[in-house]
Amino acid sequence: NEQQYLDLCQHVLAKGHRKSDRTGTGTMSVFGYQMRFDLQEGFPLLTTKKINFNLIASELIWFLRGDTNIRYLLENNNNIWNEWAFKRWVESASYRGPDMTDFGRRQLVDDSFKAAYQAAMTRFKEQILTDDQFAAEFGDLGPVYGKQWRHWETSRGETIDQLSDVIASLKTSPDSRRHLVTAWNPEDIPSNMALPPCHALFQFYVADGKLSCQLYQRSADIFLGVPFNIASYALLTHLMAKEVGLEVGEFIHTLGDAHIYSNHETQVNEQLRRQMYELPTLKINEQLGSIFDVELADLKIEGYQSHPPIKAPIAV
Ligand code: THF
Repeated sequence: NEQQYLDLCQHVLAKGHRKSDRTGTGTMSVFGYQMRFDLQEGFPLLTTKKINFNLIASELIWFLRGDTNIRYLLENNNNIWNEWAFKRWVESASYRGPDMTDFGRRQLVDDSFKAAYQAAMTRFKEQILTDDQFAAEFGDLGPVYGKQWRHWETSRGETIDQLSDVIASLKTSPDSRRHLVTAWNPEDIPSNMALPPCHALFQFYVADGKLSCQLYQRSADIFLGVPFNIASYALLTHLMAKEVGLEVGEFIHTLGDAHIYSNHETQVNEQLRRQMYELPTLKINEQLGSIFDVELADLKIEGYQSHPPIKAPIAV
């Protein structure tokens, strides 16, 4: 299972096109790639570098609640969405601090700027956590995943709960070919969304009493994002299977622009030299009622043995 991820890395390093990108970092990139993870063979949390499962679980719970405000993530020590909220804050008319233009790149090359950036980010996080009004205005990422999954707004002013609808259709007509959820809402793309959704569309499929899920991801940051995305959708498939009374089948991950950022290449090569361990297993609290009530304490990873983490800068 994990070998599929390592094969993807190898493939992109060998066959990728050098491409520039929105963030100005530069990538090696291929278009169109597919991996299949049999969820019966263990939970696909990579073992060739340490991944913090709590970050994946709290992000998914945040999506499932329909929440789009990073305050919930910060309350759970999850910092993976900070840069996108911070970007909106420092580009807003209300921001009065030092110039943070292009902070993602500048903090990598300029140590005195890095100190100013870190101080500003610390203050920003404090204020999100303690100031309700500030959090409501600047903690929100706009109509991102949670909003589209649970409260898609129609032109008639109604809202659609896509996830609840799919749960219902999985129960009443498992053979349906319409078990889809889309985060890609063309009407919202040009607007003030912090970042157009990368994992854009997913579909469920039932056969032999097992639930499978396929994700179409338009843009895939192979080193930092993809390990999270695999574990996140594997977890979602487990939770959905429990919700509708099925076993888990496969998670199929289909990638559009699959890229390795040029400042991640050394890290990828280091990871490729490591030997995989056995995959861990996921335990979901037997008492859990509904998927929409799931909390961090309901989810446990057992038997996770991994190599140490490998640090890399995120492209903003
Ligand atoms: N933007 C980019 N450039 N890459 C992405 O993968 C990505 N995401 C989300 C939104 N925008 C993106 C955010 N997901 C990490 C992991 C996933 C993220 C963002 C950041 C990350 O930095 N992981 C570190 C550990 C971080 C920590 O411990 O706090 C790691 O080493 O894995 C893809 O959906």
